[in-house]
Formats: sequence, C-alpha cells, structure tokens
Amino acid sequence: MTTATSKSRAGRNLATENELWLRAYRQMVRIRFFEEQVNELYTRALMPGLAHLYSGEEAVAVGVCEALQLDDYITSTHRGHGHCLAKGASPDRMFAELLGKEAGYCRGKGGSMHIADPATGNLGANAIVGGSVGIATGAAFAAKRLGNRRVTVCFFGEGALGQGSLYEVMNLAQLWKLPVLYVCENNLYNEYTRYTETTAGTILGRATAFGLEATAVDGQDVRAVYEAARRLITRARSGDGPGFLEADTYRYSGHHVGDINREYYRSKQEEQHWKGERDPIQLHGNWLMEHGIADAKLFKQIAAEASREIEAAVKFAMAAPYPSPDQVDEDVYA
Ligand SMILES: Cc1ncc(C[n+]2csc(CCOP(=O)(O)OP(=O)(O)O)c2C)c(N)n1
Repeated sequence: MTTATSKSRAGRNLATENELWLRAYRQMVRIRFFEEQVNELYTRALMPGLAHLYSGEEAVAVGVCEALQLDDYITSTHRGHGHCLAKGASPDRMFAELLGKEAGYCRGKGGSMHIADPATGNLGANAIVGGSVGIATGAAFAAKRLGNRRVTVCFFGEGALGQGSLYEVMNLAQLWKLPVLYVCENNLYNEYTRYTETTAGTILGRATAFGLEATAVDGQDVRAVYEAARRLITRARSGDGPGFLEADTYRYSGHHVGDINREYYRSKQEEQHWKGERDPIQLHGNWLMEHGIADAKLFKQIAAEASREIEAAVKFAMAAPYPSPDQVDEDVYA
C-alpha cells in the first residue's frame, strides 16, 4: 500500500492520513457486522427486548469520533451502538449488556439503549428522544470550568429537533461559549413519519438563530464528516463556542428490529437507492481503491478480522452469566 510521506493537500502527513482513512473503513465495517449480529440475535429470539440498528449511518459516528480525543465526551441515543463502538467500547461487553449479562456495561441492567462507558468518555445512550442534550451541555460546562480542554459531542436524531430543551441548551452554550458540538443525524424519519411533516423551516436555521457555527454535511461520506467535525471540534476546543453539524444520512433497517413492513411509510425503491448508491462503506472503499490506499485483498482481510472479532464477542456474551437475583435493586436510583 501507499507509503508516501509527502504532505497532503490539508498539510497533514499522507501516511498518517492514509492510516486514518483505513481505520475509518475498519470501524464502519465493525459497526455494520455488530448490527448484523444484533439483528440475528433478535430474530433467533436470543435477545430480550428490541434494538435500533445504526446500519447505513456508520460514517457519521466514525467521522465524528475519529476527530475526537479519547478523553473527550459523547452522549448518544436509542440508536447508539455505532456511537459506542466508534468511541472505543468493546463489542463483548456491549453484547453482554444487550443479553442482560453481568459482564455488560451496566451489569446487564440497562440493555441496548443505556450503554455508557466512562473509560472511553461515553456518558451514555439515552432512550428519551433529546434526553442527552442537557447531559452533553452540562459536561461541556464542567469542562470549561475545569479548563481541561475536553470537548463534548451530543449525537441526536432529527426527531429531537421537536424537544424544547435543545433550544434552551443551545442558547446557554452559545452565551457561555461552551465546548460542545451538537450532531443532528438526519436519517429522514422520526419513527414512521418523514421529518418534513414535523420540522418547519430549516434544520441549520434552528442553530444559527442562536449564533452557533452550523454546517450540513453528506453523512454517507466519512471523510466529509470527519473534516467538518474536526473544524467544529477544534473551534470549540479553542474556546470559540459551540457548533452544530447536520449529517444527512439514512437508516437501512426499520425504526427498530421488529419494524419489518415499512412500505406504508417509505418505499422499497428509496431503501434500494440508499443501499445501492449511497452506502458509506462502499463509497469509502471505492475512494480507498482509487487512491491506491487499499485493494480487494485488504478489504477481505478487514472483513475477516471484523467478523472474527464480532463472532467472538457474541460467543463471550452468550456464555457469560446473568447477574444474581439478589443484585436486582443494586445501582437502581429511581
Ligand atoms: C421524549 C420521547 N418521546 C417519544 C419517544 C418515542 N420515540 C422513540 S424513537 C422516536 C423517534 C426518534 O427519531 P429520531 O430522533 O429522528 O431518531 P432516529 O430513530 O431516526 O434515529 C420516538 C418518537 C421517546 N423515546 N422519547
């Protein structure tokens, strides 16, 4: 593969940049395989409850998290597996949590929508739409007071644009110049309703109204997401205030794993278009090939490694013990 050490257009070291783009590809493949296994566990009735799959949206989590440092923070959503993995969570503990096992991130008591991992700066997924906007902004407030230069990224779906708390926190974040980036993942649907039926005006206009630095990006293009996120994160870290990133994307599956018949709210042709023409892994793979950074052999190797890792994680979680019944009221605060 390319070993050039010349400078890229952006002035960064080309070898380091190639490593970054290869890592981004790997990360997206890991997330895709993870979600395929979640669906498999659900359809085989091995996983209690439901899960909301992130397949199709991988470039958003990966592009943003690659622009973060390990000790930066994120907050996530009900569709959070991709965010957790992109920030560094381990698949075995995630599957353990999904299966209600003691080895899980919440000792098996939280499930898919409550995975948190302080070691990687993940302040938690959240089942409440817009529920993490206050947590993220509070973390940014604390970072500013402590002067530790940490940035917080708040991921949310466009459904959260209907939550008033988002506007309260954006107002304060701008007034206090907090180091926070609000990332709106616009996958076009709030559950079974197209977002245009619930969202007046423009999405960016809602952030620029408060003076936030706001930009929209193709959420299927991992490099574009990374570059946009990097600029806003650097800006926030330097004390120049909060940013807002709208990433236009698409979820391949239903709202949750049980949402099989979707034609009453979106067409099969639309799904086919995104999967066939706009797949983030395929698009980035094509780019890596065109630039001589990867070839078919390397893609095969990456897929095999990811598949082995994810299958081993499922195996670990399946074999792991449940928490003992006498722990049922431990760590329960409400
Ligand atoms: C406060 C609140 N209202 C309603 C729900 C039920 N609900 C769960 S997901 C969802 C839609 C979320 O859409 P969006 O924020 O765009 O995220 P996506 O599912 O598209 O990733 C709704 C209404 C909820 N969890 N919380």
